[in-house]
Amino acid sequence: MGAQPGEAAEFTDLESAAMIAALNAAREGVRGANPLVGAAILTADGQIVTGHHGGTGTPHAEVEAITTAHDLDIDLTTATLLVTLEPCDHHGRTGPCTEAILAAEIPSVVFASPDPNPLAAGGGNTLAEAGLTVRSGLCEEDSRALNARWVRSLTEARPFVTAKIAQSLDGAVAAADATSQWITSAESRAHAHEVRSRVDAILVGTGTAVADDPRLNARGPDGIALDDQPRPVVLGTSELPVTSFLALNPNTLHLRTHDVREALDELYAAGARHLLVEGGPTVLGAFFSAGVVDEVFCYQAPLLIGPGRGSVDGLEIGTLSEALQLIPDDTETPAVSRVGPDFLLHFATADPGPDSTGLPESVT
Ligand code: AOF
Ligand code: ZN
Repeated sequence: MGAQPGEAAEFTDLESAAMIAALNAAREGVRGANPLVGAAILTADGQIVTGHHGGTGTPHAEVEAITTAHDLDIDLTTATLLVTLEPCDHHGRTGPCTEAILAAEIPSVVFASPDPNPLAAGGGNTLAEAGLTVRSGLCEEDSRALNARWVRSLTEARPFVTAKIAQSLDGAVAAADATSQWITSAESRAHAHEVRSRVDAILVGTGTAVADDPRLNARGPDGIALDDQPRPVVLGTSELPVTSFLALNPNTLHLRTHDVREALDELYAAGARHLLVEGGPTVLGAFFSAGVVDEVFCYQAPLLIGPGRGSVDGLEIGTLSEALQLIPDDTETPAVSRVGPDFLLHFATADPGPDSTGLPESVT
């Protein structure tokens, strides 16, 4: 019998190449209640075929790779399956991958990181007990990074929250006469659509919904709406104009509350694991005050627009020592980058910990 999951194990160059192919396949996946997962089958003669999980309710990555291998008449009885997440061991929306792997008579499995979902975990042990050679830990960091937001959502039992701010250099989202289109550049807005395309839901308050009549959809570089859309969400008790885009969209979820935690509970129950909060200032302030913002994208335009509307309202911060501290996030891309004439700033927020009241970290 092979090494147990988690045990130190050597991996061949071909296995490393196959896991990298699996990670690249995983990145083809779409957002949803499920993580991004890729799988690669490495044959005895060095051929690699991949598969990835295409979204909630669709076949898992392992099953996709096995199906492709069967279509290509590949001999699986001498192959190794490399997968970016521990194969699942549960009957969820699809059958257990462990069963599919056993049925395919694959003798050797390598997975990058364990499945943090207790309902699905344990596949490594099941396969090892069935006599397969099971190893883990190859490209573990890459796999964890790929699903960091999903893992955080699962751990906190609420959607991972990304806040978007698009403001002038003096921190305003609208001028004194309420004009606000467009403070940031077309390049910034294109980037914002890329962010929209990766989330499950996009939330604005009723104030923004009424003032701007946004569609809250994700559009590609050509301006055309993508096939797979995040769910538009409006927070607040006011009614929407019946002819507004959001009122006319049957997918819109109107959460008639001002309680951020309640809204997040409802969104999590509806399957949202990544929420983009786009404002306006009152809603952004409420999310920051509740201590539930995990990430911030701030598009900073090189404009000074004088007395207008600040981008974040209602933070009960009276003195500098109570300031909410953000952390420049260089993990995926540089924390500061240029988008056309604007600067894009990417921040993480401090992990508030399970006992946090949501109050800001102090600056010393
Ligand atoms: C895998 N391979 O490609 C994925 C896995 O509702 P289900 O049946 O789709 O199961 C979802 C859970 O399965 C998800 O929360 C995660 O723990 C695992 N995802 N597992 O073996 C895959 N996407
Ligand atoms: Zn599975």
